[in-house]
Amino acid sequence: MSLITPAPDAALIVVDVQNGFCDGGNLAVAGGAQVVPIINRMAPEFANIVITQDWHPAGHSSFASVHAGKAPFETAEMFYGTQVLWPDHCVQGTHDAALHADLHLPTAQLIIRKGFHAGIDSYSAFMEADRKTQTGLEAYLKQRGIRRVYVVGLATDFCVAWTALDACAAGFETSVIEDACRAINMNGSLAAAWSQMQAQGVVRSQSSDLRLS
Ligand code: VGL
Ligand code: ZN
Repeated sequence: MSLITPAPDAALIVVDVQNGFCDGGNLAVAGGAQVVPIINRMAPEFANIVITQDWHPAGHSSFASVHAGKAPFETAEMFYGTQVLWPDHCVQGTHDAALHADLHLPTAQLIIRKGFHAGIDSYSAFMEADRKTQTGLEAYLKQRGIRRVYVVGLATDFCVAWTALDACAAGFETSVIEDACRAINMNGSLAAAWSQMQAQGVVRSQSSDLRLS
């Protein structure tokens, strides 16, 4: 297989590489911090980099703590459908919400924060869980002439998958770099996410598929 050189109209989307999803974080993903050196090594090949940050107000409706009688990883019915309930995590302005200190992306042009509406979650960097409220990222990328996106970060089966699916639906050629992601993987969510992504045309790639100098 020939190596991919990211084109000038490609963007790297670095999803939620935050303390909250790494060891010691409030919603730690196994091996979360292991993606940091891989992403740092990929970044210099990209002319366009967007970072996302899960950015919840205290008492966000995705937190189990605000649903009487519910525990984290159970579900609740919201006006937009079934929502997995999480431990309190990535509260705006806290250490848990900060990007991992070793993430080195000096050329990144945009940090998009999501999940800031108290009553709506947003796994996707493009569209919130009501499937109506846009974050503005699609318009930003299109106005900048971006045609292809490479998605990396945390977690594969939630924010990475939803971001990749929405990117694909918006017409971007979309790859997820598997080894630059780590998953939560509850109730088969990782396998389900991959089959849905591949069915929609998301390309499953490895960082070794990229030409890295
Ligand atoms: C995420 C669950 C809740 C993620 C964010 O970044 O994948 N997962 N909030
Ligand atoms: Zn969240």
